[in-house]
Amino acid sequence: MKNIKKKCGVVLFIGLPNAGKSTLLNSIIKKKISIVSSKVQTTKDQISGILTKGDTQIIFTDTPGIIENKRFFNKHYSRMVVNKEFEIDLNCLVIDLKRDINKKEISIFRELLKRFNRNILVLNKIDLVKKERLFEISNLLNSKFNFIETFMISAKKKKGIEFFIKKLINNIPNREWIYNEGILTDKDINYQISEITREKVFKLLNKEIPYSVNIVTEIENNKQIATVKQQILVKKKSQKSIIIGKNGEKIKMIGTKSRIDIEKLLEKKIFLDLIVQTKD
Ligand SMILES: Nc1nc2c(ncn2[C@@H]2O[C@H](COP(=O)(O)OP(=O)(O)OP(=O)(O)O)[C@@H](O)[C@H]2O)c(=O)[nH]1
Ligand SMILES: [Mg+2]
Repeated sequence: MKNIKKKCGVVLFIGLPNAGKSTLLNSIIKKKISIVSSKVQTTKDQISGILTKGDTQIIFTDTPGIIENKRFFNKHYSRMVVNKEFEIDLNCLVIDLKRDINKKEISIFRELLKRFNRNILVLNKIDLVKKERLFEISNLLNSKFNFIETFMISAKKKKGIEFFIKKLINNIPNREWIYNEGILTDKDINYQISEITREKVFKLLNKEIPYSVNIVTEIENNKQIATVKQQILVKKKSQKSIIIGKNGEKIKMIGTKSRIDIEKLLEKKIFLDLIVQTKD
């Protein structure tokens, strides 16, 4: 039998919207893998960031914030947990310490946590609360569920992240790596570029607009400069004019911010061509 020295495992992040799951993923990978905003339900699909360190590879998987909706559960959880190819070694429940936890949420957590063999509690946003609050929430959740460990971190201020990773590595099984070293995410470049622009829409527009937007990206790569063509697709004409804004000011702002981030990602200058279209 082959003597496997390498370690590899999948670590999942689940939690309520806005808990800081995507921020945590980005802090671990040290790169913007998953988009972040102050609005709830920013993350739309499951997305992984891959950390390869020494002998160990960890596939950290970010998920959309849990909402109480049957369709949501079917879409995001049934396949994921049943599918053997995508076995989850450790499941982390990420909690926003600023928010109170109600009974309904406890029962949602119970429903979800029982699907995993090993659950870890990650209390996030320690930068925003007093020490007493940490112990209060930690005691509450540990009295209700069986977590193998509890961590207290600030994903945004990058506090407790290295210690968290170090402890996780101890729980990762011996197994061949899934990804080559150097690969940081499971999503292709077009997806990542679409997400950058979606993030700007989330940050610059209010209410329901961000949730009704879909983005399609095409790249034409030339030596010096790449051309990125993006269609921002919306359902209604009224949404289209809100995104464009008065004299095109909004779309210009989205484009400017998006271009900066896309250039960072591609590590070259780009020409960004944004159009807004209505499509059913
Ligand atoms: N102060 C503080 N803010 C944080 C921390 N972690 C995340 N945030 C903020 O919380 C908000 C939500 O963060 P996200 O990472 O988008 O949260 P999420 O859990 O991925 O949210 P969904 O994708 O909607 O499920 C953003 O405004 C973050 O900047 C933290 O440790 N401290
Ligand atoms: Mg998110």
